Amino acid sequence: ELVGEFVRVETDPDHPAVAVVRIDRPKALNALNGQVTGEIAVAATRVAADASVRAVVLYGGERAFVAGADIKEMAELTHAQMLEYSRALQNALTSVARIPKPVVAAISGYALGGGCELALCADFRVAGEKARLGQPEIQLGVIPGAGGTQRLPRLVGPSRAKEMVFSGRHVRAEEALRIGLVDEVVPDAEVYSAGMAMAARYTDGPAVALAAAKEAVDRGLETDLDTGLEIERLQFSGLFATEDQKTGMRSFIEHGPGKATFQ
Ligand code: CO8
Repeated sequence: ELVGEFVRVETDPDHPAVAVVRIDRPKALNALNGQVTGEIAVAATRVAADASVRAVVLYGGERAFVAGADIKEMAELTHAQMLEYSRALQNALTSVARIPKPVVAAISGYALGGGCELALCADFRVAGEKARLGQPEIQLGVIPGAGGTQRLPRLVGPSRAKEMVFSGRHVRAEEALRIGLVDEVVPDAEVYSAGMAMAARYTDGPAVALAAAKEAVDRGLETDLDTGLEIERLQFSGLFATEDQKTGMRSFIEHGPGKATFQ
């Protein structure tokens, strides 16, 4: 299904409940211009709203996941224009981060700048052996502008994030795995299928509870412990208004653990 010229929402016949958000602008290594950014936002809203979609894979193709924001488009913008441009990019990436379903970034090739920042908006990252991740903005005389100074330190810790942002160097897949920037490294040819497999683990789970779990973790990370625990308590209690809770607990009592079939 076409979202626009550069982004599609695809369905894999083997995993019909997983939506693939495919970014396809190969001539610029999938660089995020205003149009790609807009299409990503539309795709995120669409997969978020579609109840038949239970998990999502972000994929950019073999050579590049996304090589960053489009430098050629940005280069001559004024301060006032950049205030709006950067807001649009941040909003698009935030709509990916808020998809209330498990989201996996399947990274083959380059995930740099805005591409690394897009990958940070997924719940999990699987990378090919030759993948390169990084925040090279400092080499352009700027800093990350779509979450790299915020989501990256939350994931890998402040000193590792600062080292990546200050140096702008490319991080190889093995190191990314070691520092928790990615969760799995696979041969390059298997990136797409590994991302699919990771996402497909959750398609039979209770959708409302999965959304509640994601929101409790993500909101909780942004607040103090007491507020986070309160978010958790309200989410937990809220699930007692769902069929999934009834199905899950009844199934345990009647058949034992792990046997429930959720809608
Ligand atoms: N923007 C625009 N065009 C790009 C980009 C990009 N980020 N990356 C690659 N391209 C283009 C190249 O210009 C080239 O185009 P052409 O064929 O017309 O010359 C084509 O894609 C292929 O690229 P290369 O020939 O350079 O391919 P190589 O294999 O030699 O190198 C690299 C691949 C290492 C990925 C290299 O292209 C590169 O370093 N790209 C730029 C990486 C980068 O600096 N990314 C960060 C951009 S800044 C950013 O993301 C800020 C995000 C936050 C912004 C918030 C406000 C908007």
